[in-house]
Amino acid sequence: FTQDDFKKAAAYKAVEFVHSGMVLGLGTGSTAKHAVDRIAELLRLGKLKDIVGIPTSKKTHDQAVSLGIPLSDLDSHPVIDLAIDGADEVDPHLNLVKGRGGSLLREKMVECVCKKFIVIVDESKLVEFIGASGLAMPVEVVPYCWKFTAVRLQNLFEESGCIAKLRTVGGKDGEEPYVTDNENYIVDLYFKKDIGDLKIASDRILRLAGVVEHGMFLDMATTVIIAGESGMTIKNKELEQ
Ligand code: DER
Repeated sequence: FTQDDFKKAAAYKAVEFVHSGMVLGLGTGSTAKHAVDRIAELLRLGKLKDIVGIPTSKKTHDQAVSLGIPLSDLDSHPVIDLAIDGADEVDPHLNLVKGRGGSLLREKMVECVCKKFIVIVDESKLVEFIGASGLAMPVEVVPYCWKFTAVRLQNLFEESGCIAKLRTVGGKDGEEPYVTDNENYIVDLYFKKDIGDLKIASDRILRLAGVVEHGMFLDMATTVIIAGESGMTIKNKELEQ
């Protein structure tokens, strides 16, 4: 099996929890893509009816439009029955890092107001603690004086050996700042050590004027579906307290 086979298996399993008539949060990324494909397939086969999708990025919006999934937005549907989305990291308490695909703001807006939020991952996403992968923990910031904000973010986590880097696109070292769907920039934080209490870390980040949102999704996932060599594992929030 390839990693993409695992992603697809987790995605298809999650779609088993979708019922006709639901308002669905449609996630972003290579794993969520399989869930959106599967939902469209079941609609086409008549196995699902009356679904309304709320996309978490322009990319997912375009995918859903091309597949004929009826779409709406949070203004029209402020409460969502179920969201299915991937994650970059999942810790033992089902806290997540998301946003390496750049869609963290719209994902969090949608996934904060879901009755049920199913996270779909291949086993490579499991970590002992948030930031343990050494990969980016994204923070969406306003473009105005982003360097000022990046330095303040880095200083917040000095004792964890934090490095803050502007996400760029184009060329080897990237020439231009990456621009999100919301016309903001992303500063990626890289930690060398555990950042401790995640709620405190979250509050400290969000208190910085110039920060829009960060990629830690704390106490939000209700279910995590993990696919890997040993098969499929389903973890439910209430059991993982
Ligand atoms: O950027 C995001 O939030 C994506 O959902 C990411 O967390 C998972 O992307 P992947 O399924 O392509 O690994």
